[in-house]
Amino acid sequence: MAESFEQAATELAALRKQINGWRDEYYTRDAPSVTDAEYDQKYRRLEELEAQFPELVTSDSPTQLVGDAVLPDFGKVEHPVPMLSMGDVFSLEELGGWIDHLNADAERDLEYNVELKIDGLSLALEYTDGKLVRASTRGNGRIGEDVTANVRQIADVPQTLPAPLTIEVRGECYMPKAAFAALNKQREADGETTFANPRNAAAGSLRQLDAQITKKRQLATFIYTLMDPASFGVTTQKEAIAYMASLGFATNPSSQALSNLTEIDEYITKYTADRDALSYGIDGIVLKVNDLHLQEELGATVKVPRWEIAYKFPPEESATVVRDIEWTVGRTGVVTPTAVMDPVQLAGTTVSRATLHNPDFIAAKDIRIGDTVDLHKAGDIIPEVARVVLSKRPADSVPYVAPTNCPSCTAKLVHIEDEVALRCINPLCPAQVQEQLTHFASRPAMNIDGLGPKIIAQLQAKHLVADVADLYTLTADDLAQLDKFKEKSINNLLHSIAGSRDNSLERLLTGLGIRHVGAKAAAVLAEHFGDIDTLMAADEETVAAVDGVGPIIARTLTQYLARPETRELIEQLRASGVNLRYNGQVAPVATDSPVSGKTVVITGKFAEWSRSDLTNRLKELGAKVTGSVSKKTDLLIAGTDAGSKLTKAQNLGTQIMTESELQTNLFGDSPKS
Ligand code: 3B8
Repeated sequence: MAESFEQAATELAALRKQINGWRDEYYTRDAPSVTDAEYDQKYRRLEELEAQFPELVTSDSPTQLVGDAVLPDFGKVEHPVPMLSMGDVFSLEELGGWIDHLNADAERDLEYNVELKIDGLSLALEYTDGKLVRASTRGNGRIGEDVTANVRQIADVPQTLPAPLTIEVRGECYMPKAAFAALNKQREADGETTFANPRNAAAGSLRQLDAQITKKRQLATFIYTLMDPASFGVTTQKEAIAYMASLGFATNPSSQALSNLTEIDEYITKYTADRDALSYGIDGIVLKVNDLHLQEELGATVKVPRWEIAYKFPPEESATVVRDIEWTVGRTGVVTPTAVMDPVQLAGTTVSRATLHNPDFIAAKDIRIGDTVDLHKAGDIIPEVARVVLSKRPADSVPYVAPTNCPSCTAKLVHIEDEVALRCINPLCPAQVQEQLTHFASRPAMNIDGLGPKIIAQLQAKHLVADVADLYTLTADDLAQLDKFKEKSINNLLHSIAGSRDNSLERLLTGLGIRHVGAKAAAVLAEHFGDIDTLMAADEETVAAVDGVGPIIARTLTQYLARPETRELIEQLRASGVNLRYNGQVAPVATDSPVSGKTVVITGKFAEWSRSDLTNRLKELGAKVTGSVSKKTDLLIAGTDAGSKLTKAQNLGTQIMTESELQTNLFGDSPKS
């Protein structure tokens, strides 16, 4: 396309700004706002224009940068041999062109080691005398971050090699799909923000101040590069992989050495179709010249090796029409919107629903009923609305207005302080009660086998239970009213309800679903106070003084326990023979905090926290919370709609945490097991 020099200069400036902004979101904040496809499209346009006007290439152009920026909070590692990224192609034609070119130069059909392109982050592992001494990320290619302490917590990374070798290997660190799904499910249940995809979850889990959190995240690796292979007598990429596997590294089993284009095509076709069935995410295929000698001869351009190429899968996006927006009420009263859409095939499954998170998400994307939307799958798993296709918006479309009343009980919905979420605050709301009962019966709480949401809904509909105490007065006759309940199922359920009477106090405290009182806090409280009466007699100050509790939990808990409804509920439970004592030892809770003595600034809106609660919680962890960003600021906590403070912190290179990072880095996102 012919452009004038001036037009190209203007467009290039805009593209650089946009793409660099996205890169920052993706690499530094693990929170991309655009799909890979959108990014790739703009990036290609940038490349095309720069190719046409090489004099317009600037040093800050994304084409001149490798990988992500260096984060300030980890030690830096200089890579003796730079960690490059790969060149990529997006069609089989381009891939064929690349192969033809290399084969033509070599005057023969070269052999290529064909590998899956794991969707994770590159990692370098250094061993001295057989001991793991350092692990680092790619960073900007020349300088990466020292993540040794965290990588020591990845189960499949050997700490010691079977021989006293001094060796460096490189590979990809990723989060398996199942671990990602479980992590997000837990975060959702805890009212925390979720990770957009496994890659971001892996990055967030590796960049942890607390290595114990990394450990819980179940990260894994596939190692694919052996540095200085000649000194180990290795001459091909295929041998390198086999050798590294023999040293105990996790290597991907799917790689194959192929030279015939038809076979390469077949490999790609197979994995394009099978990628959903893999337990980890892949975003393409990597071709590497198998002969390491030849690799060296081919060398690299400034940015990418000439001997390898990544073929990226076509973007998995589908368009469909939003027919309705449904609102569901959670246990804590948070009302969450879901888009109901015409069913559409997306990355191997049929999708007709997608979460819209909260009213702000709907407003930011201006999603309306009747709109055609592009869906993508965040990390190949969770369907999400990427954007509205404005060209297909019906002429009579009107902006969507979030409900003002609860869809279950019609009580007026509220925003508590500066929360993003809408809430129903009616304690008798049937939808909330259903969620509360489900939570009460769940495994971390009272662990009542066979009492799930469907049965609970029936019990509510038949007016057999209105609160958790009613579970303990259910009779065989009551249960006989339920669908398909016969003698055996009735006995089983009565038996598991009866068994839960003996649970230790912390299970009951967890099950009551008191705000901010999760399984961890419940365990500490139960152990410290010993029984519910002592706990109910304690004032806020006494509760706050307990190691590992703090003012927020103390306040919500004492307020909850003081309510007459709570007292009545406890007495009903007591009368039904439910144990209200602590039965035994639990695991201790960590006390040291990574923010003690640090100067912290808070900006923006938060889903799970009010500003004042968050401030208190941080103070409790030893942080000094101040109002404005300066050179003295150690950490900025940025919620949604963060403004000038965020920009200033970015300019100063201050460490920035999102709400989800805060949750994982500081508060711990799940009970200690
Ligand atoms: C050289 C070789 C970068 C890579 C590489 O599964 C280089 O080999 C690289 F400079 O990034 N994501 C792979 C994957 C990534 C890379 C690679 N091989 N299988 C991956």
